[in-house]
Amino acid sequence: MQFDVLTLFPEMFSSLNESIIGRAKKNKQININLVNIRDFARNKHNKVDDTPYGGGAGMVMMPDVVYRAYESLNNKDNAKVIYMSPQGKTLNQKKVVELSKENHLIILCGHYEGIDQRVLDKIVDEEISIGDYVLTGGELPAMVLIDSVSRYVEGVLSDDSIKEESFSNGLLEYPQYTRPEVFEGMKVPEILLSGNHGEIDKWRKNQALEITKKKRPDLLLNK
Ligand code: 4GS
Repeated sequence: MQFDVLTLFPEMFSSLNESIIGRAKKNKQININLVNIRDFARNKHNKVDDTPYGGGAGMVMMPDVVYRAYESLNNKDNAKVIYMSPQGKTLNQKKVVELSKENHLIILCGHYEGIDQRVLDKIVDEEISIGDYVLTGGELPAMVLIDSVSRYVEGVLSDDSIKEESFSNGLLEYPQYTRPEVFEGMKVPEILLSGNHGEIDKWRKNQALEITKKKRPDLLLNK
């Protein structure tokens, strides 16, 4: 899977070199191409934003600079262009799975008050939000998108992890335990030490259901 990211702050994405996503990059299961929008400023001060027409606070990213950054990308024909924005549909696991079937995503990150509407109208296929709150930029949302989508790319996770996880069955996860058998006087549930995999499976399914009822009953209503 190819991710191209258009951003003013490419250094923020260094966290994607760690852990599972870092390994997926090393194994070439995903490729993340970071493009610094500032490299496409043409004026002598490398200006990428300007004051809003009509007045108001803050700065707006200039359409021509963003457009040149976009135009610099290769093989755009089969790519989907996503703009991270609170105006988009809120990301959920269904959307994540859907996006993981794409081969090429181009993710545009706004900063400051946003991006001139004209370049958004020209290049964006879909707006996606990661939740109803306001951030300083689209970089963290872009990382959330890359992380969640990459987990579904062939070979990034084991098939077992995908099957067992929360949300793939619409429920929250059952509780997990590891050694020691007794921690601060609290014992691991006896069933997990029984070696009876059929009973363990039943117990876990029931726990997942009860936890979902208690903590996120809304998830059950949407099923
Ligand atoms: C989000 C969000 C966001 C909005 C970017 C104000 C800078 C900021 N993007 N999901 N301008 N929530 N973007 O808050 O995607």
